[in-house]
Amino acid sequence: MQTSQYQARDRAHHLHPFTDFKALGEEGSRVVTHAEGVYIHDSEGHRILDGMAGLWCVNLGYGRRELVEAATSQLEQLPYYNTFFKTTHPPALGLAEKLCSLAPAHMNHVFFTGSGSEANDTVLRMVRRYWALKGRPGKRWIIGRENGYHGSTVAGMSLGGMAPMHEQGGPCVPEIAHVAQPYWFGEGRDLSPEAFGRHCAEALEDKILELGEENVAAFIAEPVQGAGGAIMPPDSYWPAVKAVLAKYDILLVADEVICGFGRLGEWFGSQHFGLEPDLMPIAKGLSSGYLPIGGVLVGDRVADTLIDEGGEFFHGFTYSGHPACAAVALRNLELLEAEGVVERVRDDVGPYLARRWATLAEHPIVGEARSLGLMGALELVADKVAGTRFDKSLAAGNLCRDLCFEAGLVMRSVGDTMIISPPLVITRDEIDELVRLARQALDETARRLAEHVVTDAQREEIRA
Ligand code: PXG
Repeated sequence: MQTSQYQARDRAHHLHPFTDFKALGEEGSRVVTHAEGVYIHDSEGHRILDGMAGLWCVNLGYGRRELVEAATSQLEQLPYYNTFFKTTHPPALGLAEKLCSLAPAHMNHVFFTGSGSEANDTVLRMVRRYWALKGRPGKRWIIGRENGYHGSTVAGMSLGGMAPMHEQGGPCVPEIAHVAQPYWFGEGRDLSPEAFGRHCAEALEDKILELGEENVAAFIAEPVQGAGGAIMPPDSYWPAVKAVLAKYDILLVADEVICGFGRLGEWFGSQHFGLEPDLMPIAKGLSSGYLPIGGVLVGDRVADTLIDEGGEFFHGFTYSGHPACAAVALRNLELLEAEGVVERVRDDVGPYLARRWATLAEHPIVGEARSLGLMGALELVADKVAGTRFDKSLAAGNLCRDLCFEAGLVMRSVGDTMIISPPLVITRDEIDELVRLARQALDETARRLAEHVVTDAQREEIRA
């Protein structure tokens, strides 16, 4: 099948997620046909290093026979049965048991969903239910963060702080507020990173006092913001936030959809930051993306209340604990564990990426290069010394992303922030290749932008 035929059929019938339909129709979609290890292949015969692990999810890499076999044998044994009405099956109970053995000690229950968005819908209902059962039904407000991402269902987008989503999908779910994100490079450079981290925690406290502590149920945040731009908070941030939440008896929801399953070098991002969340939504890397599955890990405080005092919880999905998805997820966790993938991220490839990635900070259009585990970001700037951004109309990030593709690398752009999140099985040699391709694309981005840049001094600096 020719690429143009695929594109014509795609254009005729397929509405893509987060896509300008008309623009994509005009350009034609990229057709990905197969993949192995850390590489995807397109219908034009290009092999491309997948610096995004699909969409932050293919943690074990592509082409793992063991996951295919887990799915096949489960589909033969029992392709579907529900977990409603007092029913269970071995894959769902086995996965629940395994997850709780890996989760922090105080988390001993899980509620399954089909995706990360459904996990956050579940969070919203569970949190409000918990406080109602505790005799504090006024505690209904949930505080999220500007530029946080928690999914695309109505609850997910309401908890998230993506303004363009709110504008299109509103009205949002009531009684959800948002506070400043700990994005030092983007919003805090007039303070030191540590002072800015504390400042963001103070903004949370101010919001709690404004709403009334008796009305605030929970704070939801990603340990490291993913979709917002791989934003690693200053060291001062999480300890200060934890103290605020403890002071006002507010639940912590750590959205582990991206940070979970080894991305930051621990099973959960919360463990890296020493968080003790009450709830942890999970998805993506749970099954390495091979089949769709998500869930919410529930800490004892909430679980005991729901179990002992709750009666029926009127919530669930047809595919909660789907047998084939659960079987693949379980096998995925077993492989991550048996192959020591998480420890390898923490002790070997994570620190290696950090060293190699940091060399990109020297590039003339890079204002900051940061990474944690196997997640990294580059901030593109027009003026390295002043740290000023390119004019928005230049769409520098999108240009760089397109040039990465041409060079043979998937690197995402979020505005003018370039981000990577490769499969956790990436080798040191493949990291070298990733960094080399990223540098090549940055050089070409700089060369093209130089033609548009305003001052001679900037032009000289970029050319240098
Ligand atoms: N929470 C977080 C932290 C996520 O990153 C979700 C929830 C929702 O999961 P589902 O499975 O419903 O998609 C996500 C998803 C991007 C991008 O552009 C990120 C996500 C999804 C789509 C695009 O980086 N994250």
